Amino acid sequence: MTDAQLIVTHFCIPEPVTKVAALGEGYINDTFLVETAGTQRYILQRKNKTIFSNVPGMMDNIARITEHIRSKGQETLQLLATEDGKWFYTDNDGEYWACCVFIENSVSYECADTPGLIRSGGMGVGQFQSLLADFEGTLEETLPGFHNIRYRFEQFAEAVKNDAAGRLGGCSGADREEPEESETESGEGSSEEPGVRELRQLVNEIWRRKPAMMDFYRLIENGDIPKRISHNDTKLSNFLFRKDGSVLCAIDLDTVMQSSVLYDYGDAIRSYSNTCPEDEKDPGKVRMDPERFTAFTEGYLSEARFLNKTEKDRLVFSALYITYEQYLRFLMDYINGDTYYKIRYPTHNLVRARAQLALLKSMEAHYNLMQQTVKTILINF
Ligand code: ADP
Ligand code: GN1
Ligand code: MG
Repeated sequence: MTDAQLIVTHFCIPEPVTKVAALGEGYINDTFLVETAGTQRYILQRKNKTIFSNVPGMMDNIARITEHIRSKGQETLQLLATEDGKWFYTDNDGEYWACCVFIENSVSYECADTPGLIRSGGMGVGQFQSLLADFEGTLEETLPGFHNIRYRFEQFAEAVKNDAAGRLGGCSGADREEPEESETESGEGSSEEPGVRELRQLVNEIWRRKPAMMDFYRLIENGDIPKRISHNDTKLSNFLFRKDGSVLCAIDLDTVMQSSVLYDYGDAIRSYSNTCPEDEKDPGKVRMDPERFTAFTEGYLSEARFLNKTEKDRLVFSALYITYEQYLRFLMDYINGDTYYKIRYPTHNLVRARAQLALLKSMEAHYNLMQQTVKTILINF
C-alpha cells in the first residue's frame, strides 16, 4: 500500500475505499482522488508543512469559514474528521494530511477561454468575499506576509545576496536597489554569461518598480484599503465550475486570511486575463487580453458590492501588484534553487518568471484602458 492508501484509513470515510490516485496541478500540496465502493469520492491532501507552519491553525480556519458559508445554504468544501475527531491526521514522519468530499458534477480549468466562463469566475470571487463579509472572529494568519511586498522585498534582497544556487554567477551588486543605467541594458560587451546577464536584468526589473509597489502597499498598511476576509489564491484552478459554465465554489482554502480583497481581484486578473498558460515558454505570446479583463471585472463587480472608494480606485493597480509579486516570487524561487514551487523541469521557475514579466508589461501598456473599463462598469451599476 502507498502512503496515501494507508493514511486515508484514518479518516471517517463511510464507504470502503477502492482506489487512491494522484490528482491536479497544484504547485504546493500533494492531492489524491479517493474512490470508494459507493458513489461518493473524496480528496486527500498532504499539506505542505514547510510552507504552512501551522497546519492545525490553517485547518481550523477552513473548518470555520466553510461552516459559515454552509450555514447560508451555499456550496463549499466539506472536511472529513479523523477517527479522533481532528480535521487533520499527522503521520509518523510528522506530515499533515486532510480530507474533504470531492464535489461531484464539477469542472476545474487550468485555462479560461470563453467570456462566459471568465464572467462566472469573476462572480465566484465576488460571491466568496461577500459570503464571508459578515464572518465574525479572527482567523489564524496562515502565511504571514503572504502578499506583503515590503516583506517580499526583504526576502528577495536576501535571495539575491546569497545567490544560493549560483544562478546570478556569484556576482555582487545585483541586490542594489538603484541599478546603474548600463546594467538594465543588453549587457553588450559584458564578460558575463548570457544566462547571468538575463537574470541580472530580470532582477533590475524588480527594483525599478519598487516605489510604485510600495505606494500601493502603504494604503493597506495605513488602512485606506481595509482588511477583509480574502481567499488570497484566486487563480482559475482554485474554483470549481458547473458543467453549464456557472461557478460552483472556491476551493483551495489554505490561504484564506484577513487581508485585502484587492489581492483576490488582482490575482484573478493575473490568471484570467492572460492569453497564455502561466508557464508559456515564449514570453512574446503573453498578453493581457482587454476582453477577458472586462468580462472578469463585470462578473466581479456585480457581486462585490462592499468596496470603498480607495478600493475601487486601486482595482486595476492590484492586478499589476499581484502580477509583479508573482514575478518576484517565481524569480526568487529560481534564484534560491527551486525550494518553494513544484517544478517539472530545471528552468520552470525562470520560464514562469519571464511569462509573468511579459504579462506585467502588457498590463502596464493597457493601464489607462483598464482604468476606463472599470470606471464605465461602475457607472453602469
Ligand atoms: P493545491 O493547494 O496543491 O493547489 P488544490 O486544493 O487547489 O491543491 O487542489 C488541486 C486540484 O484538485 C484542484 O484544482 C481541483 O481540480 C481538484 N480538487 C481539489 N479539491 C476538490 C474538491 N473538493 N472537489 C473536486 N475537485 C477538487
Ligand atoms: C500556488 O497552491 P496553488 O498551486 O493553487 C501559490 C500561489 C501562486 C500560485 C501560482 C500557498 O497556488 O500563491 O499564485 O501557486 N500558493 C501558495 O500558480 O504559495
Ligand atoms: Mg490550488
